[in-house]
Amino acid sequence: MYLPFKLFKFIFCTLLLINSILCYDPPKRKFHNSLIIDDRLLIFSGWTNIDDYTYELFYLDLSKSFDNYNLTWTLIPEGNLPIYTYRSTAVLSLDNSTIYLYGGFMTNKNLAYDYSNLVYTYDYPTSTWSTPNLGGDIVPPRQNIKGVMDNSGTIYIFGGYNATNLTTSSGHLYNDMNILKTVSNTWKTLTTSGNLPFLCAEYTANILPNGNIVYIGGIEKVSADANFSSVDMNKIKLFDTNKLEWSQMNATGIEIVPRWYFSSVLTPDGYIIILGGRTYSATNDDLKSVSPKLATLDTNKNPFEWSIPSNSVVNAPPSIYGHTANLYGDYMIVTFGVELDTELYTSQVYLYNIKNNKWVTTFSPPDNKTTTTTTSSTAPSTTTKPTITTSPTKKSSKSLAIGLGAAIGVAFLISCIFITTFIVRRTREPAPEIFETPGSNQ
Ligand SMILES: *[C@@H]1O[C@H](CO)[C@@H](O)[C@H](O)[C@H]1NC(C)=O
Ligand SMILES: *[C@@H]1O[C@H](CO)[C@@H](O)[C@H](O)[C@H]1NC(C)=O
Ligand SMILES: *[C@@H]1O[C@H](CO)[C@@H](O)[C@H](O)[C@H]1NC(C)=O
Ligand SMILES: *[C@@H]1O[C@H](CO)[C@@H](O)[C@H](O)[C@H]1NC(C)=O
Ligand SMILES: *[C@@H]1O[C@H](CO)[C@@H](O)[C@H](O)[C@H]1NC(C)=O
Ligand SMILES: *[C@@H]1O[C@H](CO)[C@@H](O)[C@H](O)[C@H]1NC(C)=O
Ligand SMILES: CC(=O)N[C@H]1CO[C@H](CO)[C@@H](O)[C@@H]1O
Repeated sequence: MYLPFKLFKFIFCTLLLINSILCYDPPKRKFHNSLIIDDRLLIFSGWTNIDDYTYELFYLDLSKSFDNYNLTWTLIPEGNLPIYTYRSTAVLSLDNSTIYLYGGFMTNKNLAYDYSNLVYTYDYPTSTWSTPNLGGDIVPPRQNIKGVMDNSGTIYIFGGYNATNLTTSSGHLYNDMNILKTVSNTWKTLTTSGNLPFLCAEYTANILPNGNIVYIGGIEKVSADANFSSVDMNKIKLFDTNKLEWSQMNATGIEIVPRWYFSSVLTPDGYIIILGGRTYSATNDDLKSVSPKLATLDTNKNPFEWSIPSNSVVNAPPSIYGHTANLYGDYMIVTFGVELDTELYTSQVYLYNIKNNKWVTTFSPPDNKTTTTTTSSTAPSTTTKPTITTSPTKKSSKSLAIGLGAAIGVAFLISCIFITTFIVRRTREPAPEIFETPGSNQ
């Protein structure tokens, strides 16, 4: 049933000479990755709401204004992923040219679990994925992790989950710290000092300018025979990347319900904004939405302090989990995930203005990015776009000029590919949802 729809839409778009790439309608998803390179919010991987495994890389153009109810997604056809993965982490290199995709439940194109390569890199200028040769320590596969990069190009990956039985997805939590030095392409399992945290996954991670990584929330296992439990949101884990030392901070402020599958962004003025996630009620193990949905942690204070911005409740989106959030200019941009109350996947984008702490429906690019000015009074580096542009957008504006004949030709070709894909389509196993009941001990 979805075949005729897609086919119809495709032919419709092509015949109207609207570029098929611009007409792209991405599958909804959760547990995906998102990163911003060169005015583009790139989305890839994740567990989709359709039966197919999907490999697309696509983006939202942040160089133009848009309304959140009327979005144009653009596919980067040559950027198709070599692997299907969800619950993975993706980190951008310091020069904004390379994506490091690590971990998750990884399935190869023969639809078999495949952990032969734990890291895939995407070179943005050439739109190519590759598997880097990594030396150093042997690092195991992990799921439900969040990597961050320090200013020397080292990626830090804390703990996470390792499914040892891929049929049942049962496995173990970890609390080790594995680093990938992207300068030398070497892994290392760090020997850390200080107050080692419990085994943990599903947390959020943000690195502060002073080199401390702030880990919030998630699930943990407090002793060998304990069940999974949710992490107290006031118990902030700090990892000092300079001293390789763990510490714990007791945050103050309003009470934040524990959660996992939530998002976090760090603002330039030192606030970590968290959004959504899910939790469970201790009385009956029912999974439920979190309160408050949005909160900020002021990392300028010592200890850190939680609060709810007063304007943030008006026009707030429904409770969501499995989404991602990225900061761009004045906006926190929230993409995909699942609405908790309906359990429906969403492709709605939500926009939160971090300057006035309001949910808004319109995105505007940062002023000085779009205006070309000859005066020297403009703010310095923020005005320069990274030089590493490849430009499907430019290509696509050219392709608006292709003739009807060419368009029908392309339509025919892609329809053939599409139908072939449909025929060889196979169904997936259901997404393991083991972490949604921290009471269970898998
Ligand atoms: C959506 O955007 C397109 C192009 O950007 C525009 O032509 C159309 O009118 C918009 N629709 C709505 C409902 O605003
Ligand atoms: C990478 O992109 C960010 C904004 O997304 C920018 O602030 C930074 O200067 C860029 N770095 C380089 C080396 O281009
Ligand atoms: C993690 O899981 C994989 C199978 O997915 C297994 O081969 C590996 O040994 C596990 N590692 C650890 C440390 O448990
Ligand atoms: C995984 O779990 C299933 C179901 O409990 C069991 O039948 C199977 O033997 C397990 N596989 C391994 C490798 O332990
Ligand atoms: C773990 O959860 C199970 C099932 O809810 C319960 O029976 C058991 O007592 C729990 N174990 C601990 C150590 O809390
Ligand atoms: C944080 O609170 C715990 C009690 O919940 C206490 O044992 C610990 O010493 C406190 N840590 C700090 C750094 O204040
Ligand atoms: C958003 C932003 O940075 N706007 C600045 C653009 O540049 C002018 C001066 O050229 C500033 O006054 C704006 O604040």
